Amino acid sequence: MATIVVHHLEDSRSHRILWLLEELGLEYDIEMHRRHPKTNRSGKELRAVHPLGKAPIVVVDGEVFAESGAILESLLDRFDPESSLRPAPKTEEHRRYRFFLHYAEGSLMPPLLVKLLMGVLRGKNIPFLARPLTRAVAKTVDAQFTDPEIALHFDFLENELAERPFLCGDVFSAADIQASFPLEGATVRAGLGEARYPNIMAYMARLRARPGYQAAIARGGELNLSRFS
Ligand SMILES: N[C@@H](CCC(=O)N[C@@H](CS)C(=O)NCC(=O)O)C(=O)O
Repeated sequence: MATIVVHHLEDSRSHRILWLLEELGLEYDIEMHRRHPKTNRSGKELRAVHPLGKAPIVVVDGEVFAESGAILESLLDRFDPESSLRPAPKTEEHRRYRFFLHYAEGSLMPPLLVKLLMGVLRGKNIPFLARPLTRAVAKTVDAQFTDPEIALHFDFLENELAERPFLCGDVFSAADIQASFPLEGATVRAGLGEARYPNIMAYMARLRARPGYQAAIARGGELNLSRFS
């Protein structure tokens, strides 16, 4: 039997990997890592496992895997290539699967990261005298880029989820696992709420209710993304 070790950083994308492993019913060990209480950054230990030092990192029988979308795909390839978590090739569902797997990190995450950084510019870690200036910069960037960009993505997802219960179709897939993290982040820092986005919120409730999601939380801890708000 393969040995799987997940380097899990609290309140991070590595929740995705725990969730996938739970959905697949695989056994795994967790190496727990904490964020710096002030900066929220990871420590040096993760760099000893992979030069980028970003979570998630997974080690399977000594082989190191990084980058969450690539890890999801590698785990499916190795442990359950025919899994229903990945739609059959050459189908409309698979086309959607590939799109959303890349979209989550490549398109949805960047404006949310900018939003997070604008929050830093507004926050207490900025020297007092500089704050009026950095707050003005944050306001301009949010008004001209971040907020319209985030609204564009939320409107897109809201329309997609009006058509089908999961991103690829009727069946839950690893693309939903990949997309859940930015949406979890968006609920705490980008005003993703019931009133304007009922389909996204109902979708997230469906994801959170899955036994695999719950088991990942039970093993890896609650996903507390309000630390970034
Ligand atoms: N695109 C990468 C992003 C990895 C990433 O930035 N991970 C964050 C956690 S959510 C991290 O390790 N942050 C700590 C730091 O950069 O110090 C992935 O999907 O795996």
